[in-house]
Amino acid sequence: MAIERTFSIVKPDAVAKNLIGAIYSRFENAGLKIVASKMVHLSRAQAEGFYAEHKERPFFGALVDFMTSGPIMVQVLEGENAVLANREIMGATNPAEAARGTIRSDFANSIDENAVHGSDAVASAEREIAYFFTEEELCPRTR
Ligand code: RTP
Ligand code: MG
Repeated sequence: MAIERTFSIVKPDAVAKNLIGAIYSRFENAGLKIVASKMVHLSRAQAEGFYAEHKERPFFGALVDFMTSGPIMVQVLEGENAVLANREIMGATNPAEAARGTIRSDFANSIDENAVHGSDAVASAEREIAYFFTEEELCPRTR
């Protein structure tokens, strides 16, 4: 099994509902280590850049409105197969389709306000980590 890093966001809906700690517990209970973390309030330019792959999609404007609506937590998670492991504990994009016990099933409001983001591949994780963190801000723990 490969030790990977993935990038994660606790989105504005979940921060507003005081769910940062509950969601961080899900990561840690799944064996994922938080190796960098901070709170940010995205500008429109930052949100548009982060989600540039979706800029032609009909939901892009609503996505940027939502992601700039309040502060978010951004974090780097490290562990065995971290990218897929995080996607599994997040659940499907639409909480109505997410498996029971996943973060989105338990905490998301809707497909638009769906509590968390997680990188979908190792390559996108590397790009997304670099979008928010310098190398010096990543603090791998001694195991
Ligand atoms: P994320 O990037 O936020 O982790 O979510 P995801 O991979 O599960 O979904 P993605 O396809 O990357 O879409 C990014 C975000 O756009 C919103 N979305 N709305 N109305 C729609 O059909 C629709 N599709 C996607 C969601 O909020 C999704 O998280
Ligand atoms: Mg995505």
